[in-house]
Amino acid sequence: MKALVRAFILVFIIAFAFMFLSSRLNATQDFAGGGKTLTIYNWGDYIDPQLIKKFEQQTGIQVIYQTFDSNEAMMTKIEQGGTTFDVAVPSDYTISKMKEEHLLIPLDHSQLPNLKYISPRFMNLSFDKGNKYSVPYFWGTVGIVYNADMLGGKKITSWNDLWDKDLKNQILLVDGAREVMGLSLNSLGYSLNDTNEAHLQQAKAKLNQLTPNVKAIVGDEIKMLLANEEAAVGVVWSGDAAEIMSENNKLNYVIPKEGSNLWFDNMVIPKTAKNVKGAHAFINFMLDPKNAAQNAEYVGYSTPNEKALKLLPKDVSTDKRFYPDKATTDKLEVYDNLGKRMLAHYNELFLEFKMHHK
Ligand code: N2P
Repeated sequence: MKALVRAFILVFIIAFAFMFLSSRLNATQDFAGGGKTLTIYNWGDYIDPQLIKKFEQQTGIQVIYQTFDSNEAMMTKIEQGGTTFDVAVPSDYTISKMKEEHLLIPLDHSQLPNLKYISPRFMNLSFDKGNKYSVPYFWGTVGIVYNADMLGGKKITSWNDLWDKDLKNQILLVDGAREVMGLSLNSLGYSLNDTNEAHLQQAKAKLNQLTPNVKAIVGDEIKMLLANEEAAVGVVWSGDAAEIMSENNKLNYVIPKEGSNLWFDNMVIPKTAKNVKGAHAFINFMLDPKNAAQNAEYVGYSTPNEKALKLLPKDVSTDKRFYPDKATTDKLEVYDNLGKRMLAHYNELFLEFKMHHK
């Protein structure tokens, strides 16, 4: 009997040793890049799918690609941790928030040699000094795209123009809490980072007055709707405007005169990443000037990559509406990380406005 028990124990030990060794072996293979997967979490319509294929072919890594439509949705999912992501692309204030909540790992710059192609203008920004946790992907502004023909030749120059009685049911709004609260605050002459409760309530009340002019609050379909002239006016991110304007030449884009938002979307590696080496490889791949130029041309957004910019058609790279100079962007505001509670409050006010709209 004793011998039988001993034999059992021996078999167990051998089986465990085998399992352990083979898992170590897999780990080394993974490290070499063989057959490992990489899970990427990016904004919708924000990459040329051909580039994902190219990356897979070059590295043998299989990409699992998921999209989000707001910083808030992205961050909630990363916090919950159900799905783990190797690369994500949050904006400025969200990067600051994710750093604060220890959701990011520091980048190893020695694995990102292509970082040298990024213009110094987009490096070392206040939300991530030294680019310890993030590197530039796209940048842009928030503004108004409008169809002058549909407006009887009327030009739009300011946020306050949106309240014009003639725009009844003509406006599509991007589905973003900071963007929509921000435009209302800006229209009142306040900062889009204002935290004064009276100002915030005033901004929300003013948004409610915009309701008759608002046709819908939408996600990425905003581009298709505006290009098809389903509405005359849209509040959009600049790159979406560029994309729509390439499909419908009656449209124009303006950064409203009261001021607006300047934003930066950067690539980061979330704390839960399983393929940190692959994540660096992907980030470096997207920083490659040829790939960055191809991506910018496909998506329509503005590249922070100096060398990629030189590869773009002149009419694109010299278009001041989408590549505003520093003097212009210096007058715009980047969203501050207002802290968990204040950001939740912005979301709440925006949600109340959305309910009011329905
Ligand atoms: C792309 C959305 C761009 C996000 N669909 C702007 N931060």
